[in-house]
Amino acid sequence: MLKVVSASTDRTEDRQQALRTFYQSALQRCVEPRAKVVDAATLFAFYFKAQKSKPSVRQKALLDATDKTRVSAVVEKSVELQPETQETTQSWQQRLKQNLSKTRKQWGSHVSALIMGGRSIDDDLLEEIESQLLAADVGIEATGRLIHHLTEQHKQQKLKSSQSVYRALTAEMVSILSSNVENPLLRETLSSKPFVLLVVGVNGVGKTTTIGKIAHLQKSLGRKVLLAAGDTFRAAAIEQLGAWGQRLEIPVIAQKSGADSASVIYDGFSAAMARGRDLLIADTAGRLHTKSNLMQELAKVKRVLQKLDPAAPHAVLLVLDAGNGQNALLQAREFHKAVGVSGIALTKLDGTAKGGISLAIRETLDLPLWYIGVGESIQDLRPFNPKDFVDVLLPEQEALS
Ligand SMILES: Nc1nc2c(ncn2[C@@H]2O[C@H](COP(=O)(O)OP(=O)(O)OP(=O)(O)O)[C@@H](O)[C@H]2O)c(=O)[nH]1
Ligand SMILES: [Mg+2]
Repeated sequence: MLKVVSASTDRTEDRQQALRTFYQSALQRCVEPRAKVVDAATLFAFYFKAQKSKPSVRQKALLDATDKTRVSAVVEKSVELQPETQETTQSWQQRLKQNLSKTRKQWGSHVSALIMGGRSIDDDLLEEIESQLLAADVGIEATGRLIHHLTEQHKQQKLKSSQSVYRALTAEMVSILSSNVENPLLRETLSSKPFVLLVVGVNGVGKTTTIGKIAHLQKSLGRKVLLAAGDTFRAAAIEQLGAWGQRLEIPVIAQKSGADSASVIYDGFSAAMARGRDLLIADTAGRLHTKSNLMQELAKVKRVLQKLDPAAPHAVLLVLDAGNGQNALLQAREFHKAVGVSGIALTKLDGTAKGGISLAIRETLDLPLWYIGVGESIQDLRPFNPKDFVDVLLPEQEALS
C-alpha cells in the first residue's frame, strides 16, 4: 500500500494532516496508474478521471497551495519501498466485476438479453423487465419505481432504442441507490476527535471483519485508529478483533469475556481521548433483531458513551448480509428503532445472487449505503459508489452488444 508520508512543508499540523488524508485517498483511488504517478498534478488528474468528476474550487485551491515537489518525492519513495502486489494492482472495478458474478448472471444477463433482444419497446417488454427485477430481490417498491419511470419515459416517446431503455433504467437505479447522507468517515476531517463508530448487526453478518477492513482503510488515510472489543459474549470474538489489531498494528481495548460490553466501549472511548486517537471503532456482539432485551443493551451502550460526549456515538454502522435478502430490511428497521442507524455496510455480495437487495434497502428504508463487502480479503470492502455498482451489475457493452 502506498503511503503519503508528508504532503507539504510550510503548513500547520492540521493542514498537513488534511493534505495527507486527501492525497492518500487520491492514491487509493488511482489503483491502476499508481506506478506512473510522479507528481501532484498527475495524481490529481488520475484521481478526478477515476472519480469521473472535476475538482471542486476547494480542491483546486488545495492543489495550488501544495508543495508539488515534496509530494512528488514522497509518492515515488513509497513506490520504491512497497512494490505493488498482484492483489493491489487489480482495480476495485475488476474485483467488483469478478466477485459480483452471481448477481450479474441473475440480473445483468437476463435484463440485458431482454433489452437487446431486438424486441419492440412495449408493455410486454416492461412486464418482463419487471419480473426479472423482482426475481433479483430488487423488491416491490424499487421495482415499481423503476417500471414507473420506464413507463413514463415510454409514454413521452423517449424510449426509441435499446440504448435509451438501458440508459433510463440504469440512471433511475443510480438515483435510487444515491443518498444525500454522506459517509462521515470519508470526509477530509472527521467531525469529532475521537470520532466514535459503533458497529451493530445480527450474528455472523460480518461486523468484526468489516471493522478490520474499515480500520485498514482509515489507517491508510493517515488516521490514528483504536478498536474496542465490545463483543464480550465469546472469548473467540475478543481474540478475533485482537488478531485484526495485530495484523493492522492498531491497538485494541478489551476486557475478559463476560464483561459488560458498555463498559468496554466506554473504556475504549476514554482511551481514545487520552491517547489522542482520531477514530474509535467499537465491535458489538451479534444479536437477533427480534430479541428486545439484546436490543436494549445497545441503547445502554449509547447512553454510557454519552456520559463522555453527548454526541457519541458519532455514527452507528449497521452491517447487513446481502444473502439475507428481504429479511435484511426487517433487521434494519429494528436496529434503527433501537439505536438509530446512520449508515449501512452491505456484506457478502459475492456469495449471493441477491445483490438487488441494495435497491430494496435504499428505496424502502431512508438509510444510506456507505460500504459494500464483496469477499473475505482485506481489499474486499470499499465505500459504496452507486454509479460504479450499477455499471458493474449491468454493463452497457454487455447490455447492447
Ligand atoms: N464471502 C464473504 N464473506 C464475508 C464477507 N464479510 C465477512 N465475511 C465472512 O463472514 C464470516 C463472519 O464474519 P464476522 O466478521 O465474524 O461476522 P460478525 O458479524 O462479527 O459475527 P458475530 O460476531 O458472530 O456476530 C467470516 O468468515 C468472514 O470472513 C464478505 O463480504 N464476503
Ligand atoms: Mg463479530
